[in-house]
Amino acid sequence: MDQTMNPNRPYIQRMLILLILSSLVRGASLQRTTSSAPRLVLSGWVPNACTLVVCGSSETRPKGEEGDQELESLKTQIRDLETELEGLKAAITKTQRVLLPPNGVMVGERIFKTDGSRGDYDAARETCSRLGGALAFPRNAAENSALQKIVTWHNRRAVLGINDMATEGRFENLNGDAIAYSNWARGEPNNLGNEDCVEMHEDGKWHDRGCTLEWLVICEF
Ligand code: MAN
Ligand code: CA
Repeated sequence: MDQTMNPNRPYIQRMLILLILSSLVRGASLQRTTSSAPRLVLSGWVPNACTLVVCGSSETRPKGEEGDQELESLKTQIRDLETELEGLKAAITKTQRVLLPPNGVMVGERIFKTDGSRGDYDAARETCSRLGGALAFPRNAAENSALQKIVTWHNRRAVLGINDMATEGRFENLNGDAIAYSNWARGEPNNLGNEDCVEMHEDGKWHDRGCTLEWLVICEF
């Protein structure tokens, strides 16, 4: 409805926002007081994310003692939530350390994981996109050693999401950006017999290779 047709709209909007906020707060405390087992409900956790609560104008807030009590209760709830968040972070760290190997490793927010399949460059790319990820490539030394772990655990060289198909000697990632990090083996890339793909060996070093070998497929998510 057009605002010019309903002068109460800003008021109604504010009341709706307050209603939603209060039911959220009530829902959170209810969940906390009734739960007995540890909960691990996590949909789309974003590290370092902040929650911003926008309060209404001062005339909508209760005054005096009542307001102070409400503020204290909110502070307690925030502290409780912070404690809960710390617990969840610790649970995630432990989960990824215990459950991911030998198929996956997490580095920062990125997960490298193999489904155990093998394939050439095209098959590897298809597999990874079917799984909702992309063919993995390391952007720094930490990511390189994460991928190296998977290669070592599976004792099978992997193909990386890097190639120089477009311009010989210019290795780029799947977005077409020139790579900023590399870990070539000595003497590589040497384009021996026209090699446009990149293979990681068990020592973590890279070799350019033809694109039709059978590699371990490792995807990034
Ligand atoms: C081929 C070439 C070399 C590469 C080895 C890796 O011989 O691509 O450049 O180092 O394979 O096994
Ligand atoms: Ca080579």
